[in-house]
Amino acid sequence: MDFENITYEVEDGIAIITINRPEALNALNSKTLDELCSAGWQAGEDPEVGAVILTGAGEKAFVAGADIKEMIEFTPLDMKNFCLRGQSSLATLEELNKPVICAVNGFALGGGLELALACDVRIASENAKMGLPEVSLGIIPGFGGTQRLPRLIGPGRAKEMVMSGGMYDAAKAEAWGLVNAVHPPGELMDAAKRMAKAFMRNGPLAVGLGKAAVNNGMGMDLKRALYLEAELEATAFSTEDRHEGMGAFVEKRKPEFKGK
Ligand code: CO8
Repeated sequence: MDFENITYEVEDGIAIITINRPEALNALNSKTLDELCSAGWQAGEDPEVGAVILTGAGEKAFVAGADIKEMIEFTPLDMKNFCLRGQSSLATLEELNKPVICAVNGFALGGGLELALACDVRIASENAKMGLPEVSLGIIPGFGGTQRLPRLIGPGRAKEMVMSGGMYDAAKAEAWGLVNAVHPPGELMDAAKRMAKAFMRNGPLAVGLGKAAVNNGMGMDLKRALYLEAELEATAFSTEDRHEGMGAFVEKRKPEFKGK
């Protein structure tokens, strides 16, 4: 598929999606959100793809937010639709049956941080700066920031970020659990690829089911969530991959998973 505002390439089974509007610090306009959604589906449906890395073009920004120059003309109803559009694109990546790693290579602000929050894992470059500056524009986060952020780092820290609109450096973001690791800028993509490859050494169906168990269980009470875990375990147990994985352990050899 041809894209205008993102690039999509597959390297060693890893789909690398790069938001590519560096002149606007990769700000998310409607077209970019739609392209992200299509790229997510493309990666999800490609059997050659085992993991996704999402990053931004240039050295300055991952994504500096939703496109303010597009939003400024919106009516309240346009804004609601834009909000729903963004939420749906982010949900496509969140619900993908494959790991999605966000390589935060600079500013991740507003909608940019919200996009990072929809990914499974975030790693950042030392120069990354994260925040939810929406309140400084007189609006609030609308791509899930008020909901995913407190689930990740707790309501106290999330509310500080939402209400201050402040920018937080990579070290603080790591200390708060907003990102899993911080790397020098030149080493960020290699680190993301290493992480993707580590995920891809495992049974791909199991990796997708484990992700689904965490994503779906988080919104349930513990009893129901544990039942969901048992159901998904039964699904994993019905795969050829589990015979291969357990057989390989007993036979002291490396498993060859087929994703079946
Ligand atoms: N939207 C549109 N253009 C942007 C954006 C943006 N979010 N961010 C940067 N740009 C553009 C600038 O306008 C500038 O373009 P031009 O050269 O044509 O003037 C270019 O990118 C470079 O930016 P700067 O010159 O400002 O670069 P600096 O290094 O001086 O500053 C900053 C970098 C600090 C990142 C600064 O650009 C900035 O503050 N950007 C805006 C950050 C922000 O407020 N983001 C939140 C936006 S609101 C949002 O994301 C809401 C999401 C959910 C709402 C959904 C509801 C529907």
